[in-house]
Amino acid sequence: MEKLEGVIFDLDGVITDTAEYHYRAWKKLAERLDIKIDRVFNEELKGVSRMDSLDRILEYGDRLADFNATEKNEMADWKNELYKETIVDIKPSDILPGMEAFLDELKQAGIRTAVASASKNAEVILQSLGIREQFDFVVDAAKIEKSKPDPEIFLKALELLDLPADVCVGVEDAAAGVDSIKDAGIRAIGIGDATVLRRADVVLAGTDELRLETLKSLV
Ligand code: B16
Ligand code: MG
Repeated sequence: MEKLEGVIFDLDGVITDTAEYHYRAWKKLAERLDIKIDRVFNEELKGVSRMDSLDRILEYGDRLADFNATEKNEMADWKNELYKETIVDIKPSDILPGMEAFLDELKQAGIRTAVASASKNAEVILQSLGIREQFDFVVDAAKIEKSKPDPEIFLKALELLDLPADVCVGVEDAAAGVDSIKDAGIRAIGIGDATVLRRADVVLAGTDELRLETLKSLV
């Protein structure tokens, strides 16, 4: 039996919930383009990179062919500025239930940790939450070329942790993220709905259900 040596966490939906802020900013951009999006559609944007999210919105509104790359970059920047204005107030109390205690437990057990997030704002968010130093490494979208569901981001985290896949566990709330973990050869814990997170080895309803024993049983 292998020993658990590393845990790699997604950020949005696992450590804190920024999905609502992403949603509000995308909704404002969509309104400018006469595209109506709702929270049900927003589920499809979770874990998806900024530019891919924009493409999905344009496709949904049947406007994908209306804009060139420069215009799309401007729109993504506009959304990001709006998003950044809303996340300035993120604070330690915005950490999802049980996560702080769980991170302390991992540290005490000598287990190494990393964050693998599709967000280019990951470092700033972790600083605002006051838990950046809890993680040995942060791999964000700026450090990789292919976004989730490609395994690159979790493979990069393994490389930085200097650990093989079979002694690690990944934690994700999005289907694209679970695919990314599994295709990196890592066991996956899904947080959320088991019908959505089909490829996860274990699915928990919330972060407060994370237990060291559950992770240990997977490796
Ligand atoms: P940004 P995660 C993802 O974070 C979000 O779930 C997704 O909605 C967002 O579009 C993506 O980050 C990019 O974020 O625009 O801040 O670079 O779940 O991978 O931590
Ligand atoms: Mg996520």
